[in-house]
Amino acid sequence: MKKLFTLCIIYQNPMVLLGMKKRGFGLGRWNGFGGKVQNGETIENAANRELKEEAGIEAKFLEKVGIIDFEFENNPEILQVHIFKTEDFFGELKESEEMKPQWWHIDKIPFKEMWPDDIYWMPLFLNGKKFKGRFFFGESDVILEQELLEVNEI
Ligand code: 6OG
Repeated sequence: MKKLFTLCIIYQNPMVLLGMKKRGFGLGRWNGFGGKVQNGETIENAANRELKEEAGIEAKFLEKVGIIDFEFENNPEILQVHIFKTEDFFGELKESEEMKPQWWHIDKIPFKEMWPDDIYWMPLFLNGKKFKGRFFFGESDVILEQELLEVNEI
């Protein structure tokens, strides 16, 4: 079974906006903003809704840059995460119950406090590339298998 998720990262070179996840899946990790796509909602709508809910802002333009399938040992579910990039946004950044937003210089991205896959695809993201991938995690979120491909179209 496949579940759709969004992940939105604001990139104003040389800074990226990440949020510290304060509850639920990914607790204690810095990540982009996003969550589950709900029934009847487009993936883009979900990306903007989550950005508003988690950081108090709305994207002017969302560019889809990546799709990654995440699988976990002993779990038949596939988490398909649609990754978006945006430069400009409306509104004022605000901490929410779920996320504490913070700007990071691209040379100081806290990969040790992020999902272990991020260090592989983030360089593509930062260099304006589009990509597709698959990561298979074992116990303690160790990556057992991975595929990552740069693509022209997403
Ligand atoms: P909620 O549970 O908050 O949505 N997500 C991942 N992000 C990265 N970088 N790596 C992963 O590796 C991820 N798995 C899920 C998608 C969860 C949020 O976390 C992202 C969503 O933005 C396993 O509704």
